Amino acid sequence: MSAAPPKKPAGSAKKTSGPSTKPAGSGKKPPAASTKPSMRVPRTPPTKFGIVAIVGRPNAGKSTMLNRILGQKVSIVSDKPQTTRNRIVGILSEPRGQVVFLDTPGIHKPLHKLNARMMSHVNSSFNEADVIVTMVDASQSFGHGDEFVLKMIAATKGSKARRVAVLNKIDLLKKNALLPLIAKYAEGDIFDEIVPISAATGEGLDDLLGVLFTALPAGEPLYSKDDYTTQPERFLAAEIVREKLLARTRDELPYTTAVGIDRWDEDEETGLLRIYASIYVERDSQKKLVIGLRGEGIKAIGTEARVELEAILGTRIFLQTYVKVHEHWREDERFLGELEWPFGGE
Ligand SMILES: Nc1nc2c(ncn2[C@@H]2O[C@H](COP(=O)(O)OP(=O)(O)O)[C@@H](O)[C@H]2O)c(=O)[nH]1
Ligand SMILES: [Mg+2]
Repeated sequence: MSAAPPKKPAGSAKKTSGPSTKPAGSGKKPPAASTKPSMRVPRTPPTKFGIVAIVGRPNAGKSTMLNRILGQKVSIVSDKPQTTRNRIVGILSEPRGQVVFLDTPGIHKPLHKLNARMMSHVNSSFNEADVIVTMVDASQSFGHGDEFVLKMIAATKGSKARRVAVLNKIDLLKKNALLPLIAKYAEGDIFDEIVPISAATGEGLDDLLGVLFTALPAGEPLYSKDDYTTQPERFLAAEIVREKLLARTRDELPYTTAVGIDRWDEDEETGLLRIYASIYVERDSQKKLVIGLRGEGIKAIGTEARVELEAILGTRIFLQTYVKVHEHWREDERFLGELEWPFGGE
């Protein structure tokens, strides 16, 4: 993986220097001197390149869909809202072209500085996108939150971006429940396309990719075809620890915990990667909850995260986790910045 957060791409992502990965056959000249001008000359369609922002309410399945499309885990998933706090970049390279997906935090009312930052990631993604995918949990009835999202999307109508509504979780739906929802999203002419999918089973994803590639502008790939994210490994490691933590916490705890990486040591001789991570909570009582009885909670989180990271990074890992109290971390801009770009002091 290359090493750049989406916020600071200059000089950091493994970008190819221009159009180096032309697909086979592109740039072919049409057959010379046809005597029949009416005959259609077969051409390879131009490759596509562009940015697809995935937005929507918390828990709609945005991150699940991105991981499924890429066949790689780039964005953590949980059944708690506000799991994704950052803008996560996922890159899909195909003979048809290259799509840079931006996975974003769920659209919600910002109550803390943390949440304001989260919403700023959503808004900046709107501005960059060639296509805005609005993801909807079709298994939930349409409510105020959905209305709010629709208004936000409608407000982008003046921009160049194409708008696609994706109705997710159709695996949970009765067949006849889908049509009224499609009709609802067809109202007001906000969306260019409406695509039902299940990110969990993969149903409808081929159709969605067809729609996206059609909507994207022609262009050459910007990233090497082996790159599937611009996230630094260090950030991914913190996220995987947080995912395991989220799976074991409930009530207010998921919102009040954060994970930072303190040290990252690669031992070239033994091939062992040593990662020292801190789990931040807001109060002492929460610290006890995370650590669990006789340390069982923190131990399980550490083991699960290590096993998954070893598989993703393909190396042996020693992972040490500490639980620390940082009372108002959600309001601490400097700390929030360090969580997003975990290289301070190096
Ligand atoms: N049944 C079902 N569950 C899904 C589907 N997509 C996502 N989920 C679940 O919905 C929850 C939220 O998913 P996540 O990707 O974190 O949503 P996000 O907040 O929009 O990124 C998780 O528990 C997922 O496993 C789907 O197509 N079907
Ligand atoms: Mg998410």
